[in-house]
Amino acid sequence: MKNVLKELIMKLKVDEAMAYAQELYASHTDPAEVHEMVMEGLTEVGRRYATGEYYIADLIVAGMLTQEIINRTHLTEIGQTPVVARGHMKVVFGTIFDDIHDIGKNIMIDVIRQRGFEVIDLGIDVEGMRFVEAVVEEKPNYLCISCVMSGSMVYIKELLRTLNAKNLMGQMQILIGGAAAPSADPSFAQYENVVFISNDFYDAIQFFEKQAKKSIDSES
Ligand code: B12
Repeated sequence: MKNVLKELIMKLKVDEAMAYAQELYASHTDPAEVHEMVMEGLTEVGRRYATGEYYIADLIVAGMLTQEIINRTHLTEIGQTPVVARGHMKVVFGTIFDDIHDIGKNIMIDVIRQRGFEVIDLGIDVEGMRFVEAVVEEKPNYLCISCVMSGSMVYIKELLRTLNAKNLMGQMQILIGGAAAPSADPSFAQYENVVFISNDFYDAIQFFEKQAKKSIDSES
């Protein structure tokens, strides 16, 4: 069963993959499992693109399919009702410069908004200075940076350096996610405000669940 959805995605069988995913949800398959199958299929699509077997149009189709299937999981994600944060918690979110991938960012933004956080979405291909301006203007509690292109990691490095030099890290916590996060420079660890570097969707959900719980505890 596990490989069926992966196979349908990697073969870009859109209608069949959608129908099969719907069946899985209807039979109460753990959304985390569905997510894993989708990501495995997608990885194979990416591999086929890298070897020249697939074209850019195939990446587009695979991306749209992923968004469609994973979107359904937010609502019932792990069968739990999301914890909703108390007080006003602000998140500034964007995909770093020279990277136009936004499927992961958009999925994450839905998850965070569902938990009661205000999210300011800066979009894709966001230059470091735009992030800096947003931090100054919005004074967010969390700065979320998405990076899928490994070559764009260097711009996150520059951004962290700038925020630190301008003393703008303050009380904000910084999260770096997206497929390229594991290739983050080890020097990022020197910034104590960088609290999350991962491409794991469920770790990211857990992070915001914990923050929401904390906000409730601190109000009661
Ligand atoms: C779909 C796709 C596209 C679509 C993107 C559509 C869109 N609206 O995003 C299109 C067709 C536009 C595209 C374009 C390109 N792509 Co592309 N693409 C992909 C593909 C197949 C999937 C990426 C994806 O959406 N993943 C799904 C999401 C859900 O995963 P995610 O981003 O990791 O996010 C999850 C978590 O990490 C987390 N998360 C994400 N962000 C954040 C942030 C925070 C703070 C937190 C907490 C969590 C979090 O939440 C998400 C939920 O699970 C990958 C292959 C692959 N399997 O990864 C190639 C891939 C990423 N692309 C690649 C390339 C090369 C390109 C192009 C350069 C191709 C070209 N020649 O033009 C261009 C990019 C141009 C640019 N400057 O950015 C390469 C990148 C190589 C590299 N290592 O850098 C890959 C790996 C394919 C490959 N094997 O060659 N692509």
